[in-house]
Amino acid sequence: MSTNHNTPVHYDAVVIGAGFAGMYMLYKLRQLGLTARVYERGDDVGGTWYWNRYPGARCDVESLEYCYSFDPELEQEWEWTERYPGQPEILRYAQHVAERYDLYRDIQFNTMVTKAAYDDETGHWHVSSAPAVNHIDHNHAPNQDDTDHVTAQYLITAVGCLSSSNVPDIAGIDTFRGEVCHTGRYPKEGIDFAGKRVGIIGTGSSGIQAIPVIAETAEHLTVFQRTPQYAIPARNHPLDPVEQAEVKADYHRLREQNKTQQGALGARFDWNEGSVLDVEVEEAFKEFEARWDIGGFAFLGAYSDIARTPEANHVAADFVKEKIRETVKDPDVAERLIPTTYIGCKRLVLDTDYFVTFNRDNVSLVDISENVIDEITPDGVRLTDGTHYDLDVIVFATGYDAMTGSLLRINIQGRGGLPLAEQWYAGPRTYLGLGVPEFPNMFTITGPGSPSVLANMIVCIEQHVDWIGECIDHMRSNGHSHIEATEEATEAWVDHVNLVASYTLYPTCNSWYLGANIPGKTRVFMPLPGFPDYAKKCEEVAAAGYEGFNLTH
Ligand code: N01
Repeated sequence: MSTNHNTPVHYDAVVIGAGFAGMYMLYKLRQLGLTARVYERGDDVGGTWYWNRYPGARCDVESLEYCYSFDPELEQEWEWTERYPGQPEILRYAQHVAERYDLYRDIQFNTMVTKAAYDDETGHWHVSSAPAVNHIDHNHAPNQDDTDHVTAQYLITAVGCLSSSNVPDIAGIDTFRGEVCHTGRYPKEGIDFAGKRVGIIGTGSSGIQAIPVIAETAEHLTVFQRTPQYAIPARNHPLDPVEQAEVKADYHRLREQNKTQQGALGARFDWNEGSVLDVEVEEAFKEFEARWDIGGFAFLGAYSDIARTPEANHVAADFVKEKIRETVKDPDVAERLIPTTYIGCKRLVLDTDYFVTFNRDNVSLVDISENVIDEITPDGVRLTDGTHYDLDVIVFATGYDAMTGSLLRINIQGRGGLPLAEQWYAGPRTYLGLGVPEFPNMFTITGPGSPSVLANMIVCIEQHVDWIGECIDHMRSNGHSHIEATEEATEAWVDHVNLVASYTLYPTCNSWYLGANIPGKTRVFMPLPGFPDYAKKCEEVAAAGYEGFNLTH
């Protein structure tokens, strides 16, 4: 369907992104009998799991919970092999879903949406796209001559919360003679680290997963750390077929129980309602030790106040600090690896052999919190004090312009040509994380202001797609052609998100939840803690005739 001619092809909906959100949205739109076009920058489905092919990439949500629930047959037929799914297995699962539901035919790959503008006269979205130019920082604009145009009634963004790579603006980056990559844009053909001097910048989830694996083959690995991070063992292992069969025998129950959890996951763990401050430290440490052995986010469920109360948080943090000191043989290195923030303030990392990796002779830790990277030279990295590290490969594990980056890199314009960037100049403002005033018929799957990254993403995606599907169905049944979040509802929602976040310790450190990792980005807490209350609110809004939205003919 070429669209370069006079009359652009019209769809009921354009969906941006073919990750787990875009795929399920396409499935849902087809169920409703709507026409849809999905645009995807990569050459296959999978979204974040298409791009994140770095060594050690693995999900931190358990396989049996990190998968779709919309079709019981799909649930039963797919067999997971490990407790936590590795990137290749998740990608295979995404491809399986795309084939099983014949999704590929409506997805245009290798294409980036460059502009989406609402037309006040026709009430349609005009969507422009161009062949993708894939570069480690996603920033390269495609050749405008190649632009394609379509129109649509609905614009649905499924761009992912963590898909806009953050490659720091370091002088000399283009002069480096070796290989350079970002974990979120990892080359399909991989990188052979054998015999090479590798530098990795960043010690968040991606860096902490990649470091132990790269260290196994690199001649030398230099870890450039700006902020130390808490990590607890994932304890990944092959999935016991008996356990898998047991879950599948009553899958619905697990799904429903997960939806009652704050993070929409882990209902099989024991979540303790008590306070750590009501027990002796020895007893608390015994509890933490047991959960350390189990691995995973169950650690944070040891006591209910870890994420809320500073004194409670200190006890849990002290336990992990002790573990780091026990594990890392060089006391000086151990101290440099010990975080100073609250545990869980930044996304807690699940690791496999991270701290023990610093006992290897071929791994060194460089603190760049004050003595920062001054420049990248043709041969490596130079710090402010002049120290130079000779490198053959540089891996940026420097994270993402989270939650808003991928939306703002598209030129999205609402009523009267209002750019989304202008509407969000003081930080993202949404109603329910789903709608934006002045942007009629635009839905943002897992948008800022919804639980998204603070909960099991697949559950959040399904909840949003189901809600959007029901909303569109409602509109069609009632003769409404347009829906738009009101200013008042949005204002109140933004206040609500800030209030809920203020009850937690999340806003106390420089995390990407706040946009603090991106120079110049407005600091606003973007996700909403607490899946169950949020899902209930969405249901109530729908039941009240989409309260807070204007529905028009
Ligand atoms: O990114 P991050 P990530 N100079 O932003 C450092 C999900 N995820 O890709 O902390 C030097 O967490 C930065 O330092 P600082 C998960 O939700 C999940 O690792 O800002 N360093 C930090 O150390 C996760 O939270 C999985 O001071 C710079 C690191 O780079 C999210 O994705 C796996 C720098 C970035 O850490 C993002 O994780 C992977 C600079 N200019 C990712 N800029 C799993 O499911 C940044 N840094 C397991």
